[in-house]
Amino acid sequence: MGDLARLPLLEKAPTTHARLLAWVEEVAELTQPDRIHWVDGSEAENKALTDELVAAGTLKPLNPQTFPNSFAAFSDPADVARVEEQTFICSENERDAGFTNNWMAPAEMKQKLRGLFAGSMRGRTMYVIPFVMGHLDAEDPKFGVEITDSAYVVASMRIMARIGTDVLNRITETDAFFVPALHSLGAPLEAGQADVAWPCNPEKWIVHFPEERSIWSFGSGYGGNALLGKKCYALRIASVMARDEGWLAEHMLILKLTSPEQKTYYVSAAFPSACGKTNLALLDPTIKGWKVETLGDDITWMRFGKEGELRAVNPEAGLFGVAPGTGWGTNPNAMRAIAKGNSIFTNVALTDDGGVWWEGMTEETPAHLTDWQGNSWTPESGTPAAHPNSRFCTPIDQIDMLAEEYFSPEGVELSAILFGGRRKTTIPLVTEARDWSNGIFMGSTLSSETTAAAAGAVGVVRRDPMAMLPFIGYDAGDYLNHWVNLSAKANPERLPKIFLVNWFRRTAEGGFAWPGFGDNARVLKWAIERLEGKADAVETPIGFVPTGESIDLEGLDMTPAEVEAAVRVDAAEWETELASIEEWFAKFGESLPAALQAELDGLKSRLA
Ligand code: GTP
Ligand code: SPV
Ligand code: MN
Repeated sequence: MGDLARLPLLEKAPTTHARLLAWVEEVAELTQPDRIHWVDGSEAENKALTDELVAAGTLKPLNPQTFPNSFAAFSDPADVARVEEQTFICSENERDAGFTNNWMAPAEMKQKLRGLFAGSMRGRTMYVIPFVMGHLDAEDPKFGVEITDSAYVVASMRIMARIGTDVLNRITETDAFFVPALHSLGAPLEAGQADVAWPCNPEKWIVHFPEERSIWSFGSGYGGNALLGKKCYALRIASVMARDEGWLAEHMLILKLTSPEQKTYYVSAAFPSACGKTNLALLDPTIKGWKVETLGDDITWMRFGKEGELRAVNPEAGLFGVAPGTGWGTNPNAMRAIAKGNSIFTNVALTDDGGVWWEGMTEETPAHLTDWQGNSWTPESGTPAAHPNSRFCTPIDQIDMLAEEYFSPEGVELSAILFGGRRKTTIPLVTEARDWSNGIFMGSTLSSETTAAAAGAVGVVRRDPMAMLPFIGYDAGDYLNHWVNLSAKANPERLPKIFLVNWFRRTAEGGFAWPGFGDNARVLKWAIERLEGKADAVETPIGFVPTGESIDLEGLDMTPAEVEAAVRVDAAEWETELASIEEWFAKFGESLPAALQAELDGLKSRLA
């Protein structure tokens, strides 16, 4: 489509959608870009954009032999992760943002943002990216348009979402509603001013207006801060749409499991950021006869179908995966997808032959690298070569094990939901909920140690309901109520079973109590056998845990006694945990669902 003169837009724009044209014009007037580019999503356009990014020093082309059509980007060291402190839900009433979100009155926030966005695209191109989260042929397709002054964002959005001309035409033809998602790096260029490789602004604002269904993001070029279809739309704004329309937008993977008897099961799992979703979604089972295929690795939209079954779809088109720990040993399926090329890596290290490397990628550490900050690096350097939140951005259809149902707008019927976190102690390897309501309680009290996926301290235990703490676009109590109330639409016979998992428990010696990764298939097998009424379990105050013998340990150097240790419910640890859960629930005040208070009371009496 090429560049277009800024005005008059109405004649030159590739759409007649009045609201879209008015918004683009309004944003152009406010931000003052040099050019406007309507993104068509084509190969040729992508080539031109990545060429430009290479010339600007933002992207480094990788060795085409080993990483075809792939690039590395290196961010400003102060722009490496989501910024939760600067993320706002600006509902009309403060009460509707709830205690888990930052809030400011919408009018006040708009005024502040208008000041920041005024002239913020000067000297730059303003890209208009039409996108759809989920399928273009969904019954009710969820459209968005991102305006951004970052070509890196355009190239990344092209991998992560369905974008371009087809989407725009559908928006135009159906006069569709779309979520306006405005993004600026906040780094205007004055005439003659040289650009930097990673423009951004020390001041960052990631702002959502839930009633208006709009997003304004300022100052960051990184991941969830800037690729606005992802966390900002598909979780924060979508969770509000889901509340109003009777469905769920969740921080979950979806996988398909086939048993040796060729029975198929679909499982979703919610783990906080950097706690194992991509790895579980691409799992390579270490037990014979079981097969895993991938449907999604980060975001799931779910609704109850006509027969009261819970159906799930992945609204994304790519993986934005944590690089460190992703290796040929732990996650060969991700490695094979990456090796096909067409990927953008951010903040990884570079090998001397033009490839990428990160901690955990290979067993042997290369003797020399260039680290993510551009320094010469050797194993003696004493610092990580790749940033802990470095990422690979890869089209999902490059996964060999992608399930064909990924392409189906109707989604798949879930048999089980896992909630999981990263806890050194207390939480067993796996616990089956007593029933659906008890499972929602497990999700609502989920806890995890913080990771590098968000700016701030790492390793601090916090409650993270349904792994959605940073992503619930409204009051957290209302969100839990929505989970509880939606169940009225369910066929009780077809409700998924809920499990709480913890791949990260430690032994007294400090090592992992469970090998994790491909061996997590053994836990999935136990869960499926529980659905089928085949596997043994022990009832504990918190739910049902496996007996030492009920987990398949064939080919694994582990004893039933070690399984028992990994699933132990320790009375002293649970006394502390209970107090912490009570403290957590107290924060909800009036908005805590009665059903969850009843669950807490039940747990308390069982533990007593
Ligand atoms: P986001 O993309 O941030 O939402 O993260 P994610 O939930 O997809 O996490 P991911 O699968 O990328 O894993 C994050 C980190 O946890 C990586 O360093 C993994 O190597 C590590 N990890 C994942 N699964 C396991 C496991 O079963 N055991 C252990 N010990 N580590 C794991
Ligand atoms: C997460 O933090 O959960 C991610 C990465 O998946 S980001 O897209 O940056 O949110
Ligand atoms: Mn995530």
